[in-house]
Amino acid sequence: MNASNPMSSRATRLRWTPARLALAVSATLLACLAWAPLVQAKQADARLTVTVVDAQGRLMEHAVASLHSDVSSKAIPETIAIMDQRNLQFAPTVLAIQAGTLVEFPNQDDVRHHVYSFSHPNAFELKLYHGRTGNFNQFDHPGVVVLGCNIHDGMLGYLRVVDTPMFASSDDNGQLAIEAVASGDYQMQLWHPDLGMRIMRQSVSLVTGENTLSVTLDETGRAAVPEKKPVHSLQSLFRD
Ligand SMILES: [Cu+2]
Repeated sequence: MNASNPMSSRATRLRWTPARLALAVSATLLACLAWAPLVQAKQADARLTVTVVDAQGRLMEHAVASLHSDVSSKAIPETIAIMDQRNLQFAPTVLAIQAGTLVEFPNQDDVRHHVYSFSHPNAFELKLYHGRTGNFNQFDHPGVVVLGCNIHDGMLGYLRVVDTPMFASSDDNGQLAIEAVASGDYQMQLWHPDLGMRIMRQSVSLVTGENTLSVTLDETGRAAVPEKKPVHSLQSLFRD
């Protein structure tokens, strides 16, 4: 009577011997390996291209777009970016970085610069120097960092710090592309120097493949400028 019960006889046949166990584990590992590329492909199946124009329809360079999900993320440790000073200008004018990035500010000019920012909470100051100091400043807080030089009023630069790895800056055709992101819903943040410290936000839904978007900068006042100069260092000018 027991032998005629199909459930009990199957249970008897499926006894786990070491060989069977090894086979099952191998098969599971193989299945995981086979799936891995598919899972990765799924994670980076979308691309976003944004064209940035101002209220007059002009193509805008130096805009930074970033995609944000519920999870914020910092740059992997030791991520480095460079903000040069060349011909009495910051180069690039706008540098977009992920929070946690270490930034070096090499001065390629023959004169000394005194780089500073009062943009809370990313304020910092690099007193008179030229060449490379070997020092890095870490920017941990998302936001806009307005850069000035205590000596040269015409020097104006920006760091745009974002807490996401998905960001890009627009070129002189007003174009930017955020590559290799997962399709889905995001909040897009867009910033440009003409917005001052303000950041535009909008929801975007990315589909697999190419996504294109056109963004018009809000009508604004004037570009953000450094709030003030470090006064004590002006005095040091006369000593050096
Ligand atoms: Cu300077």
